[in-house]
Amino acid sequence: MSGKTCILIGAPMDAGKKRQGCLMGPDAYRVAGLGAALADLGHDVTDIGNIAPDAATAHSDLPAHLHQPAEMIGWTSALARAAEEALPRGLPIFMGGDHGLALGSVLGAANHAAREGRPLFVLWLDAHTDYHTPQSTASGNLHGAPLGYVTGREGFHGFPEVAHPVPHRNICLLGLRSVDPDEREAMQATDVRYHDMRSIDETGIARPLAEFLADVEAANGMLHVSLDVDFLDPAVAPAVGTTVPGGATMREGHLAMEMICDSDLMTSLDLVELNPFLDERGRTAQVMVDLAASALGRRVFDRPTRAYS
Ligand code: 4U7
Ligand code: MN
Ligand code: MN
Ligand code: MN
Repeated sequence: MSGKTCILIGAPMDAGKKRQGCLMGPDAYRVAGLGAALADLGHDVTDIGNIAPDAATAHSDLPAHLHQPAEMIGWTSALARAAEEALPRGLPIFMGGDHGLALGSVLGAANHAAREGRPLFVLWLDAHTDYHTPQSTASGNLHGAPLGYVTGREGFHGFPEVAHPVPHRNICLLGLRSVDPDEREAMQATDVRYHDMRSIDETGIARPLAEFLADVEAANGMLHVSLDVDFLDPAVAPAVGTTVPGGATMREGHLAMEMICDSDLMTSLDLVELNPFLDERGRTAQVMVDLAASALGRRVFDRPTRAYS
């Protein structure tokens, strides 16, 4: 992989859910040395600092139980704009902040890909499907809804228009182990590619990921990777509000990142859901920095790219 222009974008947001603390995420990544780790790998790194949400008001058709809808609308438009400004110049890395930031980062990536005349693909590394709508979410927490939004599901009244919905077939979810009934029904009716932990236990993580990356490459696609801390097992990544046991191991996480790196297909990245208030001496922040470094070239040894099928 040759040197890339990495653009670090802080999104200190907590609006996607009730539990607070993710807003400290961008600074935790800075303290854990994300920028220096990428620069050491030969990349040109710029940290543009933290962005702020646009001023917005909640639409009256949104259900009353939604948490901070106006803030979520404001973050979505601001993040989409940040993505669209960064993508022509380099590889944006969104330092969250909760997963609500992906409504904006993926929207912006989709708009950019459409302008380039290329399809957008999304790799979703998460314990959860995040496929809710404002009406289907029982918690009211929109960090559980970004994939619903960017695929063009109905009900996101007052949010920026999704002019280029991501086709379900272009989305691959890995690590699933907590899916709400509504999400399961809706998702099973699509041709999205989902791999729960059982399927990863059975086939390994390399095979489904290699298949997906091959399709991205064949389509000359752009690839947005969205890494939720809870993809990993809480034993290795405790600093997250939504812990679900039985997650990906460090080894699976690193293999996935190294394969993403070998493919050289990733065009944007979210690092989300880190809650430094819940961390143990910074270890989860460090794990996320190490994974990002693996996705961008850190290696034990160089090796020829291999096929997994
Ligand atoms: B995350 C949940 F009910 N599905 O909607 C919900 F289990 O970004 C969790 O993946 C959503 O961490 C988790 O509140 C969102 C819940
Ligand atoms: Mn998530
Ligand atoms: Mn999650
Ligand atoms: Mn579809």
